[in-house]
Amino acid sequence: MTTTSETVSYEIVDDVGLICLNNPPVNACGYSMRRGIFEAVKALGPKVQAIGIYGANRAFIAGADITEFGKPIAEPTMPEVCLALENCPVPTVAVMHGPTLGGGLEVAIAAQARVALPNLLTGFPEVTLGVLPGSGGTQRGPRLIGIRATLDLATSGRRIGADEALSLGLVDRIDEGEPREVALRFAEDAISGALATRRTAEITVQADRTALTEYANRMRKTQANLFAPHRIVECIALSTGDFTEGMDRERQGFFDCVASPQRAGLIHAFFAERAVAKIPIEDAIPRDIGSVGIVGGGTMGSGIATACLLAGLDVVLKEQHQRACDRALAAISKNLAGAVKRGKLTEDALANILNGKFKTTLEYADFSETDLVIEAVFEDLAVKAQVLQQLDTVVKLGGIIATNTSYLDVDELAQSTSRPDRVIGLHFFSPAHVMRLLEVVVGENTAPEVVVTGFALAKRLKKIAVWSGVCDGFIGNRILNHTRKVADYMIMDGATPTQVDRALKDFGFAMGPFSVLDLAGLDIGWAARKRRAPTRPPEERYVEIADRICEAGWFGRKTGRGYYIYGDGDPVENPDVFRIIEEERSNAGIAPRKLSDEEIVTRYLTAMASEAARVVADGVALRPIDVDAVELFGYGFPRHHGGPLHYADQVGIKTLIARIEEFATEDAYYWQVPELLRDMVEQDQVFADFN
Ligand code: T1G
Repeated sequence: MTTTSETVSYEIVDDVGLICLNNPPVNACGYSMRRGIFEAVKALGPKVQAIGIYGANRAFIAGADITEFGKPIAEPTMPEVCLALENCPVPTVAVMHGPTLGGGLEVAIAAQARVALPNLLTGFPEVTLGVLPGSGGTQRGPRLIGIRATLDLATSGRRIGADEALSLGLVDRIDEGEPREVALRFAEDAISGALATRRTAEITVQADRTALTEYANRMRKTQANLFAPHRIVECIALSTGDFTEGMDRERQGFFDCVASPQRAGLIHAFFAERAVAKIPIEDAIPRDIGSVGIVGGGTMGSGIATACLLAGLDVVLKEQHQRACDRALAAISKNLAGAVKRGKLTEDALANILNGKFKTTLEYADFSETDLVIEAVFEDLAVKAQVLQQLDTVVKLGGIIATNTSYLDVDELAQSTSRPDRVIGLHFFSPAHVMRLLEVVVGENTAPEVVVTGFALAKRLKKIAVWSGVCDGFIGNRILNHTRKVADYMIMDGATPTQVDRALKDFGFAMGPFSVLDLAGLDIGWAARKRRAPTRPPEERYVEIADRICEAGWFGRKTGRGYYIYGDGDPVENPDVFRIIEEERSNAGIAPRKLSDEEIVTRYLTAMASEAARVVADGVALRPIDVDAVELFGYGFPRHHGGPLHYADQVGIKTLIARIEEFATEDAYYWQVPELLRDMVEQDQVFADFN
């Protein structure tokens, strides 16, 4: 083999040149690979009759190396590499296997023919990273599969398998074998003519104004907040024209996207999902979990049971009486039927689950063989402690006892058992079989093996596990408790719930805070406020609006009214809430003033970032990126803004401090500047420095 870079080598077998790409784990294509491919094609062209290019490891090319984005790009650029493959004097054949995404697909469609292995996963996911296919995807894609199919793949970012790729015309063949062997075989076929080869750029694109107009309108309607989707449609529209001009315009579009803060936010979100799996435990081995016990078959217990069953685990669920067991079974069956409808589960698998992998019980004794038991009972310390004590008497030696509490003291709960080292918090988010976030709450006595087992279970459930220390509300609910207060302050000062919700939705949140509270149930926050009342700082500004809404029995969606009234159509404002707001303003002697949407968003995000900074400073979160992950994957923080602490870096720490001080005049207690922020300014640091 001859190496042309640290990640690329080639060999000559008879009349065939074989280029091997080797950059584990997923063959991300950075400078080394670009240079290696470029040099290998140049070296082989004059010496052979055909070239096969393939990937070692589990991918052809997973895409451009996204850690290089925003940095100067050393030549050869990816477009130059693609042109070298396309214009090679001899046929070039790409073997696509495993993740062949973004730039990986662009390299493949620049080759003169493509062969897919059955495990191919391909597509243009660039839009999910805030960029566009910048190495010919918007120009070569339409030449191979047409404008409409390219619009679909490039604006959705969806991934497709080998069969769909073949039917679209993205690949020429599907075959089996080791990538090198397949590359050799089909390069020989290219020489013999058994495999037709052609230069993609020479193919004429069929115009499709209907598709272009349809997608342009759809992006304006559904992606108004984002930058890249619209540029993608514009670039694809150019594919009917001159290829070189189209490539130039695409490249400019790519650079415009890279320069956008949305690209920084989306890539931060990509890495956040992966960073949180890196926890400070080296030598513990996760315990094998084959069966899970659940105490409580309410919304959370049924959701957790559904998530475990979908992951192939055996589940035993305990309730207090048979009617409750039957209700839990009905809820789980409904959840699983939804999974069948979404194609996530087959009918046979559903039957197998309900006929063997799931059972209910009225007896704690039935947990004697389960590896891990999760309590999901009423959110009350005494009730949960009593359940843990019962579990302590039946769960086998080495078994794990988990609590699904959403803000109670896990250490106190652990102390109610004889084995606090086997107790951990697994805070699921409702609906538990859908929401990806799982806060793994690590108590002061929780054993390392129990922690890594919690993370391994999360991975099995396809959840994003984030390590949290013990405090009131852990990471997400602690921050929510703070931002909810600020939202209350703003409606006392003159805004309406609708205005606050709309302003934050326009910023990119899936839902505004008052809509979220109505969805979750206003009684939950009410109980928490009553619990915290004895320790609430006397100087804290307290707003009674939410309490008065609850005193009227309005708990949100579950009672048909809360901040809004819920009927058949869209939710409508609750006039009684306006009356309560006016009365509370009058009681507080407040003359309402107009708040701009900008002020609403700034106050809300400043509150979120300042409490997130405290969460990091208190050591409740391992790193700032863990807090961003919690907000991104559990609380609807807009991905293109990357999370509250990424947002703080974008705004600037000094600006964040100035904004906190600006608001301190009105709500003194909650607007103290976290010392961490002042230290960071002194050391000229940003939150990214700690990730
Ligand atoms: N660049 C750099 N590192 C990457 C990477 C990439 N493209 N893809 C993955 N990694 C790292 C990842 O951070 C992790 O690191 C390790 O590889 C394993 O990944 C020019 C501009 C390929 C489906 O969007 O979707 O091409 O945590 O844990 O679950 O027009 O990674 O081990 O240190 O995710 O098996 C387009 C992104 C880029 C694909 C594998 N490509 N990657 O999933 O493993 S833009 C993508 C993925 C582009 C062109 C444009 C997934 C995967 P660490 P993993 P996995």
